Amino acid sequence: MSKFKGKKVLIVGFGLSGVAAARYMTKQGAKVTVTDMKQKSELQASVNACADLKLEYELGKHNNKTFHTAELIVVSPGVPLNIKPLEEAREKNIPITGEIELAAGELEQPLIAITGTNGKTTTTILVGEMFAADAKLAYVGGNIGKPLLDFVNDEHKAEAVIAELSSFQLDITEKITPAAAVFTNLEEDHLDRYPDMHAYSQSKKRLLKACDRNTFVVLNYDDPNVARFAEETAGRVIWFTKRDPMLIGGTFAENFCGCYYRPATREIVARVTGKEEIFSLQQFRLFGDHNRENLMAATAVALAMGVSPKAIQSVINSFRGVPHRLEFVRRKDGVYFFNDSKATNVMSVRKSLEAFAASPIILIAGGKDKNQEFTPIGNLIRNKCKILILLGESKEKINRSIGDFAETYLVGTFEEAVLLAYQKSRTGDIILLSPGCSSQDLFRNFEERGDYFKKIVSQL
Ligand code: UMA
Repeated sequence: MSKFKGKKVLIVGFGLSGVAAARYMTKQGAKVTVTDMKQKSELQASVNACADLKLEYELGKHNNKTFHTAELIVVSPGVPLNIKPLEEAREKNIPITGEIELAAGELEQPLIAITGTNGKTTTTILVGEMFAADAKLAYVGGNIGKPLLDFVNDEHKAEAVIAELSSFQLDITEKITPAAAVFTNLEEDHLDRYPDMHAYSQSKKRLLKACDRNTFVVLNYDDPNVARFAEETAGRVIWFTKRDPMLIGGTFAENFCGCYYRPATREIVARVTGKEEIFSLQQFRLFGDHNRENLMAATAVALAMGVSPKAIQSVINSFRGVPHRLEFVRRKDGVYFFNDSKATNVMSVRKSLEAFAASPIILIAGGKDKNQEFTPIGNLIRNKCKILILLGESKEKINRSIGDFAETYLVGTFEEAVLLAYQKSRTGDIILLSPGCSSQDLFRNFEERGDYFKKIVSQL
């Protein structure tokens, strides 16, 4: 019998995660109430998805009493954990969990958990593709937009579960034991939710603490914030790095386990399984150092989990990227358009700008302010961009922090930004949408923003 049978379960937030939790909990025989600050009319898609379930609704508000009388609270990742009713529930020792933990508790398959500030979606998809190319059935979900709990709800079959995990999800996850954990990098982000970088880093560390001595822990040697995790983990460390370990030297070189990049021959050298494997990147189509890092992380974890080198090479040759991540949209009148709507923090803008070697860039940036500073990439913008077009809630703040940039335009609408960029462009220019901010000031999410960009560009 399910441990949730007959329990009073409160689900907070009725988006993708809340719907998956509601489906799961009703199937377990729990008495489920769903609460969301939005009105029913704004949650129609979720209400429709749960039309066949017996649920109590408290929409348009959170009722403190319902939190106090629940026996278990399942929180959606986007709900801040310091809202009053949750704090009060915590004081009353009411258990609080999230959809990831519920799913992980049901898994018999190895869980490959992928986190980091940037690159986690591309890495997750690459790992999924590598499993598929090796005819290994895997479920790919999590923060990527596909609740992990739907794996359980829909009774999927798989040999492995590959999950992109955000810090928000990790904050509400106590007990998981991944077979492998990947940390792509750790940079400033979400400072509208966390008081500082330390708190954000602690959140990511929750995954590190979940690893036991059998877990493969894949770490970015070139990111000092991630590299130091090696000293704190019980797991088996596998590195990825842009540098040749021989040049780093010492015991690191002697005992090297992981992947590194050899630029002279455009190859990834992998020493993960006890045998050296070489992967050619001659046919790898993704731009930038950061995508090579994502590829090395994916290769390292796939090899550790038993994927064949042949399957990995076939994915390297055929992978065409993920929508909204430095996605090539179109060439028009010799001008190249790139959609990087997923760049929702400053450091991902940096990586995207660095990915382009020489061409002058017209950068479209701005959106919802996440309390981060653009100053650290001011010089890079000055060096790489010929025009800066700013929009959204944060446009004045970005403009102030970049300061003396020659040609900057502050515009009122998204459409205006794209049309102005096109009007100002010359043959050989790159028009790059890389906002460095989240999208919710003007759009529902970054996908909607990127799709709108592509629509305008396709109509030029
Ligand atoms: N809500 C409340 N009370 C509050 C705050 C919010 O009721 O105090 C309600 C909102 O009104 C809304 C619901 O909560 O109806 C939304 O919940 P949510 O924000 O958790 O969104 P979901 O649709 O459930 O999607 C979540 C993840 N969203 C976030 O973490 C913000 C999705 O990640 C994830 O794909 C999905 O679960 C399935 O696992 C998206 C994301 O933006 C892609 N992630 C962030 C990122 O990548 O930067 C972390």
